[in-house]
Amino acid sequence: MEKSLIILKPDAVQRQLAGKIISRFEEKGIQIVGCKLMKITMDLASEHYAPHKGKPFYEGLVNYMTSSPVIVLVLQANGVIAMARKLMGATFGCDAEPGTIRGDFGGSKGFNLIHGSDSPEAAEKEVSLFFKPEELVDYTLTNEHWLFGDND
Ligand code: D4T
Repeated sequence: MEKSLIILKPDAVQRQLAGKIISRFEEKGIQIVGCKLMKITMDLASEHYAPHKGKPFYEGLVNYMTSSPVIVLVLQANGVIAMARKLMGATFGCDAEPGTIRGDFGGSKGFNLIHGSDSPEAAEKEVSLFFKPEELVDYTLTNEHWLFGDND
């Protein structure tokens, strides 16, 4: 089943919004299969944001991501990458629609609360960057049929 790497960024943890943000995914029925609080090192931030190296916002971005602890999650569901990005909303809270995580909880043009993988290729790379295989837990949600089943 598809997986996505989610990072609750330093502002989400410092503003004590982690529970509310995680609830958005849980209420959607998305399964959590990995979760930890950690401090991102400069090496890890550089690797994660390698595609943005050289862009004007790169230095500010890696400084922000290493400034304070984050909570990293691996979410699992069919189509979870697109679902999570829709729940997150546009990149910055000032542009994001109300009802989305970024739209409801922030208005900053630099701190945007959350990261979510943007493709299956990125998700695979990001999950293995942040989690060892044994840190992911394989289990079945007892209500899986009602959450994502069909009525055939
Ligand atoms: P992430 O990757 O954090 O989930 O955010 P998005 O997928 O929504 O946005 P992105 O890849 O375009 O940007 C990655 C990261 O860089 C920061 N950023 C971006 C920034 O600080 N200034 C900018 O002008 C842009 C475009 C925010 C998210």
